[in-house]
Amino acid sequence: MRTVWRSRYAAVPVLLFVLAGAFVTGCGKRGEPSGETALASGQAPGENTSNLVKNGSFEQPDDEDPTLPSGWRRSQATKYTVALIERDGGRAVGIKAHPEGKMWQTLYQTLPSLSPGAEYRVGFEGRVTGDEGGRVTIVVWKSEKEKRRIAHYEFSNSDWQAHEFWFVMPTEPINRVDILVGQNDYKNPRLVVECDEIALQQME
Ligand SMILES: [Ca+2]
Repeated sequence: MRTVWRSRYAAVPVLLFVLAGAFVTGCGKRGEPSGETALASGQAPGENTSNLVKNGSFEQPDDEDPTLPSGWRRSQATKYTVALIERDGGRAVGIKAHPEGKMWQTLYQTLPSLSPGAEYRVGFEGRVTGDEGGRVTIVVWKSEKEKRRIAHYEFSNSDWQAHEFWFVMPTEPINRVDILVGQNDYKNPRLVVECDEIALQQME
C-alpha cells in the first residue's frame, strides 16, 4: 500500500505540468480562453470536451482487442494492418496497406447524429511513410445500402503535421455518419499512414 501511495503522490507534479502544457497549447492554437475546459478534460492538445469523435487521441485501447482503439472499428483490415502504435509515450493509430495490395484498409467510427445544414471542422495530426498519401473522409449513409462521401482530405507529409478541413452536413435525412481514416492507394504495400488527435467540432 505504501508503495502505491508514494507513486501516486510522485505523479501529481507531472500531471499538473502536463495539464498546464495542454492549456497553453490549446489557447495558442485556437484562441479559446477557457482553461477550465482543458483542465476538466485532461486530454492532449487538439481535443476538448466539444470533440464529437470518441477517443480521438487514441489513448484508450478497446477492452476486448487492445490492438484497436476504443470506439473505433476496422473495415477490411486486421490487427496486422490497422492497429495502435506508440507516439511520444502515448498512442496513435497506424494503417498499413494490404500486404498484397488487394483491399482498402480503413479505420472508422460512427459519429453521433450531426445537425442538418450545419458546418463542422475536422482537425487531426498525421504523417505518411512511402510514396503515396493518407486520407480522412466523412461518409453519410442515407439508408443501409446507400452511402455518399461528403468530405475528403488527403495528406502526404512525412513528418507529423496538423491538418484541418471543414464540411457541411446535407439537409436531407441521414441514417448515419462515419469518419474514416485510411490510405489514398490500396495497391502500394509500402504505404503506412499514421494519425492522431482527431477532433470534430460544430462551427458556431
Ligand atoms: Ca495520441
